[in-house]
Amino acid sequence: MPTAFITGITGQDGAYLSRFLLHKGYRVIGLMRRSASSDVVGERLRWLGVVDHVELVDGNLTDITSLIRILEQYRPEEIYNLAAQSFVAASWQQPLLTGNVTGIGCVNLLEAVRIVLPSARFYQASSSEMFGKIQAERQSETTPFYPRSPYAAAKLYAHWMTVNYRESFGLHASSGILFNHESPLRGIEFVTRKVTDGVARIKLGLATELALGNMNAQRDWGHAADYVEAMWRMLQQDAADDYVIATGRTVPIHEFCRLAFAHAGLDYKDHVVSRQDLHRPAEVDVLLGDAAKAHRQLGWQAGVALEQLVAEMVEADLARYQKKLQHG
Ligand code: NDP
Ligand code: GDR
Repeated sequence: MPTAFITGITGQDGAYLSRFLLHKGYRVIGLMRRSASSDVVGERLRWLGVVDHVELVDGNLTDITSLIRILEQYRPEEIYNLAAQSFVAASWQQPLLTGNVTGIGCVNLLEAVRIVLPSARFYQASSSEMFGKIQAERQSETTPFYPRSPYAAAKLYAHWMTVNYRESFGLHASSGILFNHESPLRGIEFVTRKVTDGVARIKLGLATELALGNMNAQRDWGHAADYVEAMWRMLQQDAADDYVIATGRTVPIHEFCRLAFAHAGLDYKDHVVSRQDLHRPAEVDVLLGDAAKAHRQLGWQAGVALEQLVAEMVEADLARYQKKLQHG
């Protein structure tokens, strides 16, 4: 039974990746940072029915000693670095923490791998945010980067350090440049989930209005369950490499709103307002990925259409609130 180690296991992707790897027969070890609310930290793993099948170990990406200890103890064949301060908007308020966790944290793990377990295969969760102010209409592995936030700058550092450790030390280190991917387990602060949560509250009479920021930004949105499979496929290749993972379709935020409200029989124009204070200091206006290399080399392509994703997310949020209302 191969062993996988996942940082960020309690996040959206960590939960889907855990389920995927468990189905493949892996032993799954997850890094969990200490929290005073540890009873709710495993919520996503619980939702997918896998919380009792993964092994959660204490540690922190900012503490290399915890990473070394875990690698020595469990000796995983595959390591997935998904942990990050991942909310772009918060990265302007906490640029140093974002740099420490999202940037240097990756290098802590790369160093731990180099020292303890250089034969392990390593995955870095890179991001389409690195393209920022886009330098090509469709972004691929060869498109130059132009980060527009402290988050994107930190991810870019981690991305290049992953490439550097591959080239300098021969580590099997791959970087997945993933475009936005969503699910019912998406954090509530991200725009898709904020919208589907808002639809549910408005539909059930708990609210009348939803305040958003820039409605004209465009994103290439896929489903997290599809995207975690691409991570695994990267680590099954003989040689490590970098891959863009995307659907190849981009739509504006207002179109996501239209679809989500329409799914519940509502018109978003009756409820959504755009507030200036929710706009970002610098915006990534449009992202559109070209995943041809992943299709060619990994045999991967996105399976879930946006309409299907929106429907699943709205239904899940309606069910959450209906359950809450029933139980007082
Ligand atoms: P989430 O925000 O849902 O999860 C982030 C995870 O990182 C959580 O498990 C969190 O733990 C953990 N974490 C944060 N800080 C630390 C720390 N100091 N030490 C250990 N763990 C920590 O992110 P997603 O699942 O959406 O994304 C996974 C990764 O992929 C992230 O790196 C993200 O930046 C990147 N990415 C995501 C994309 C997307 O569209 N979802 C697209 C491209 C890249 P806790 O539960 O305790 O907060
Ligand atoms: P993003 O996701 O920044 O692309 O990063 P987010 O959903 O936060 O924003 C997408 C776009 O929507 C606009 N927007 C709003 N965003 C939020 N969160 N809340 C609002 O009210 C709102 N109104 C408009 C934003 O300005 C932006 O243009 C996500 C994260 O998962 C990163 O970790 C990951 O790397 C990238 O996707 C790819």
